Amino acid sequence: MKIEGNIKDYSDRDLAKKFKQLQPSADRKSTLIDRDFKSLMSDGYVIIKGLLTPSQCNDIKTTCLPLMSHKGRNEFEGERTQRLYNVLAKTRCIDSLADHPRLLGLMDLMFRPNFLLSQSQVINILPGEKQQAYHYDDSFYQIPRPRPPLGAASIWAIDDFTEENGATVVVPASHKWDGQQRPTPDSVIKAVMPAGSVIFFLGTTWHSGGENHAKSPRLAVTHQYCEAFMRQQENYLLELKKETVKKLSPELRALVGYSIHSPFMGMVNGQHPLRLLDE
Ligand SMILES: O=C(O)CCC(=O)C(=O)O
Repeated sequence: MKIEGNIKDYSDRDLAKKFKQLQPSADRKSTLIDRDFKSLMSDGYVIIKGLLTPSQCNDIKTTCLPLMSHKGRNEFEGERTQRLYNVLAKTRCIDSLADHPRLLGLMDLMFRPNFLLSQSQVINILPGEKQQAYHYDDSFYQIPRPRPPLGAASIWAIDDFTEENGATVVVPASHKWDGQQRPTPDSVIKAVMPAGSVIFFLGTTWHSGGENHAKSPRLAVTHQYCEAFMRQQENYLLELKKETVKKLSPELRALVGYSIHSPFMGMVNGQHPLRLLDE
């Protein structure tokens, strides 16, 4: 059978007429992003300080803490850790962290266009919590390592992250490991950073939530992302009502799944999902 044309050209073409693929805004390119990207690729993580003001951190705290009640249901979630799920349905206060241009700019350099938000949580590690088990976040895509990351994660410090209160524990350069290597106590660092900073790491980088042996909790916001062709962890299309999606920025709408990965992934009745919001 003769196949006409080049399938790759076809796959890369934006076939949508009314809703063209969003083009990255100018602030998703800069020498700072290039510098952060170099660290990310060599160490598997990068810490960026001063992205949120104290007043933004305070708003997140006063909005999210009252929404958090139950603790983790197992050791991995943390029996002394509060977790807020389905956050985008409950508040708009962490939207600007999910579509922050400094992080989207990093993902423009590492993922194919149309990458997605995979899940969002607010995590409050309470005093007395043990260290979480080491893991890497895209391990559920069971493709042998070493391999390029299929996901990435941000953990935003809403409280100062200290040696004592459960700063995320990260294993530098572990994104390069094969499937056999495991963290050892001397291979790790703690992401000690002031409130308003973010640690961004690859889906292949080993890490864990830290032990909290301080007297006060450690509040964080996390957003995870994935390549457009991998399944999202959170089912945003079921969680978010159309009225909620209409309140999101164009970038965040695309990130939760109101987007097309060329030529057809994400379609609704053969059309762009954004058409649903017009109905
Ligand atoms: O809270 C943290 O610092 C890390 C949490 C984490 O990695 C997880 O819950 O999977």
